[in-house]
Amino acid sequence: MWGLIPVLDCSQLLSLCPPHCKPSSRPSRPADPRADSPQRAMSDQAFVTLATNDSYAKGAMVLGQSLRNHNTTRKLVALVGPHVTEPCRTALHSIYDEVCVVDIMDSGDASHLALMKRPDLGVTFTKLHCWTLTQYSKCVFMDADTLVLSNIDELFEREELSAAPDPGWPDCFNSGVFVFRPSNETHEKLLAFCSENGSFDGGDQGVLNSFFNTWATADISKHLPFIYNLSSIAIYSYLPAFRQFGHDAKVVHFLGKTKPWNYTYDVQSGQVRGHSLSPDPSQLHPDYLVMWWQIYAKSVLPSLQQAYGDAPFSTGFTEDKIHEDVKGAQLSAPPPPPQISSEERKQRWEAGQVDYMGDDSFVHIERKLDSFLK
Ligand SMILES: [Mn+2]
Repeated sequence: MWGLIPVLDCSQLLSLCPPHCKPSSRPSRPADPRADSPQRAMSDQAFVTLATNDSYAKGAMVLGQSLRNHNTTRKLVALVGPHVTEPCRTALHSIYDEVCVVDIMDSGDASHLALMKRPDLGVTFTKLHCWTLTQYSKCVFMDADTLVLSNIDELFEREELSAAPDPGWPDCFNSGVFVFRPSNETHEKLLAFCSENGSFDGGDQGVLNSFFNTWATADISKHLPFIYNLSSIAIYSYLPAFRQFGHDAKVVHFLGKTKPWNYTYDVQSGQVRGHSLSPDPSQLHPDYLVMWWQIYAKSVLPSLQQAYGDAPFSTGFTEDKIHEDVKGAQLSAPPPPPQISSEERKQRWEAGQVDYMGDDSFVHIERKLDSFLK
């Protein structure tokens, strides 16, 4: 989805230097308890994700863990940008089979040239790099802001390019989840296409939809059911459908500016809190957000703690916030949330800035909907 992955500026791009897509520097793993499992069978197929910074790396960890929890038989590959720090790469290694550092500055002439022509599309080029994973015959790309709710290995029965409709423009596919076949030839064509035509939305989704431009009309088998990429925004825009079909969802996609890792989590109560400082205890928290945090707290945090050792890092738990507040100054009553007009709220909604924990929370919308249906 466009605009969701932070875009590198030129100076950041120029600072990229490690060689492209190589296993990140880390001594070989100790005996892997997963190594001999029969689940290793499909070793030439992989789920692939991308993390451009440490926040998205946390998302990738939760995604990878959710795939493991549902017993995927495929390999897991994380592409990481050069800005992902060493402890996060180490933690990714504990979940993923491969952690590849992607550096478009040093990844062959074609990529380099493409980047020089279109520096604005740096992150897009990084994502397109997944086509160079030619050690695999088929892959499923999943954004780091997705979460798997059940086994989805059947996606490997689909062909390139299979994807689910985008909720904003259903004749376009959403590039948060797609099936593809790694191929250097396709990669080069994509790069050439990208540097010539740019992206109509500024991101990879625009490029991919222009390149695979027969998706909407040519072959229905390439349309993944929406349950493989259920965007959190769609839940609110068609609530009756969500009530009817939501329980079948297999992948949830946290579209929008606020990502699960932007919230805080209260381990004691098991509640997710908005980053506005005034959590309303009467609000129902969306289940998927809680599921994300449960996986994070149970399986990801221990790896991060091990990787960071004594070095401090943000766990995302509410205790951190309290410590910060105490350190900063005296604890004072949190300011009331700013009141916004319904017009302003509509604009924010349309820009993907949904206040899931506040005005746009499930209970509020459900109440509204019920008042219409009565
Ligand atoms: Mn996304």
